Amino acid sequence: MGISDKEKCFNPYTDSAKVRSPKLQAIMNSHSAVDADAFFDAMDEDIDMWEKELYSNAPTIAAISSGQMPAAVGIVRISGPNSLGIVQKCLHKKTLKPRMMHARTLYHPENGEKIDEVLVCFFKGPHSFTGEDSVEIYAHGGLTNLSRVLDVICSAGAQLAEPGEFSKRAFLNGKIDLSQAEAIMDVIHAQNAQQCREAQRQLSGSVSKSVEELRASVMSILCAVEASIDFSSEEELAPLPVEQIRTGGQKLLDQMKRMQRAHEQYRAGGMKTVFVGKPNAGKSSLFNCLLGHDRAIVTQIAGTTTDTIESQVTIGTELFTLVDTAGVTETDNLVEKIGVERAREQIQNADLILLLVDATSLDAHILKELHDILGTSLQKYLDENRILVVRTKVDLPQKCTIPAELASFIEQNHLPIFEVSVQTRQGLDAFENALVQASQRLNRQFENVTLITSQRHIMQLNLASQAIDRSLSSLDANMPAECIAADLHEAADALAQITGTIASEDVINEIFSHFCVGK
Ligand SMILES: Nc1nc2c(ncn2[C@@H]2O[C@H](COP(=O)(O)OP(=O)(O)OP(=O)(O)O)[C@@H](O)[C@H]2O)c(=O)[nH]1
Ligand SMILES: [Mg+2]
Repeated sequence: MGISDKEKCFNPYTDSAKVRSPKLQAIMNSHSAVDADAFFDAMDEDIDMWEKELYSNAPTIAAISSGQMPAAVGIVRISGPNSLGIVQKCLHKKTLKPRMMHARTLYHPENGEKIDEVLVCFFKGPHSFTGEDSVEIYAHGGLTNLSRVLDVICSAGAQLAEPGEFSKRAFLNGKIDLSQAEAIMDVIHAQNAQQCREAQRQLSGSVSKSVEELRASVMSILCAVEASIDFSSEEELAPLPVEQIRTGGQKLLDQMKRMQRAHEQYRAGGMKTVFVGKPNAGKSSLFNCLLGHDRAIVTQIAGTTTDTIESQVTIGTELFTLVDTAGVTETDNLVEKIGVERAREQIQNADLILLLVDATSLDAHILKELHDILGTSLQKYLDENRILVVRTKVDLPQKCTIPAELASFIEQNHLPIFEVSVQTRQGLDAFENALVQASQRLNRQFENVTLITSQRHIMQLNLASQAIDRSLSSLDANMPAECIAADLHEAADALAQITGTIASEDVINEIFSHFCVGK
């Protein structure tokens, strides 16, 4: 793993052996024993001095931070140690009190040309977005005018900012962590209110907080494991904190699993609801009926639907992704076979399963198919009330009684059963209510779960949970404590990558390169 920009910037000893603090220099020169507190004080002073030096050497950057479309007002943002001086060069009335809006006329610093009537606000570091001295100029909007303002500021000594450079400085100066920086982009690019709400939550630190809590739990188990390594001698191994590793690890896995599931559901766009049943059971008809339009083809020919069809719909307050399938059946038709395979995959990843049974048929074979597809997970689906039985076509006169095998399965597992007809709309309101309630009930498990929306974050969370899983397997296999510690280290590092506590230079550059200029 490479050293992060943050570490490089904040660790004066990686690129220079120069000591700045006279106190630290004196300690280093004396060859006698030193009091630990005095040593750390001197280190702190040295780092402070180094940081000041770093900030005063950073170039001052500027960019148009508002959009470039014609608009009443546009913003040019300036950040860096010379921000104030640079802007003052372009003003006749130079006084700018921090955090106060000043109406000013902006002039070209060299030829004195009047550029625009503007408002100017100075933010004294560290009380600014970037943590550095910053100035924002609110000028008349539009690309041409804002470009002139920016040109003037650059003539006075600022450099054009790189994409995302303001946010990168905010991150490097410890104003925001990496997940918060990423949330800024998500807020800007949100395409609907939910995405925007989640991005705002992440921006306010919800992801950072949860991830830091997970990491703290990993670290406490890791410390206990490392203590047992430290206390072991060649002759005698210190006992491992087995119970702490097992219960702590399992608790972490459970928490992460909930976060993973919440993420999956968010990406899926609501409760993934899969239609299961024999061909001709009425799946596509009910699917269309819930959507409110004819999305899937319906015919009386068994095997009409050969592929999976997904569509989102809001029922009541809840968002669903409905998945119509080819159903489950044994077939020699190659196209249908692939369709059935796809249906099986969808069923295995469903949040809710709608088990459709044709009221005019006595066939209970679907039960065996469901057992085959879900295997041991079937019980979990039953326990969590994720299966709803729907008897379709109840308007038809040739209704049969429910086949005995299916009836006893329904009874044993207390499955809710709905009698519906898309022809007469009989039972549809009650069925839709049940869907809404099921979604609300299942969503309750995510109530206190922090929603992770970023693909990068979830990948790191997955790596962390795999590493914890491995540490538990190592424990069960009586592997040496060092192996368990290595896995836990990996988990902690994966989590730290989310907030950027440790993050490789490549990752940081990659993230900020996707930002727009001015952000
Ligand atoms: N009378 C009546 N007919 C229905 C009802 N639901 C579906 N049907 C009919 O049943 C036949 C099959 O319906 P589909 O919705 O295509 O069934 P499917 O399960 O999607 O079938 P495949 O795609 O072949 O697997 C069609 O002729 C529908 O019109 C209903 O509630 N009442
Ligand atoms: Mg169909």
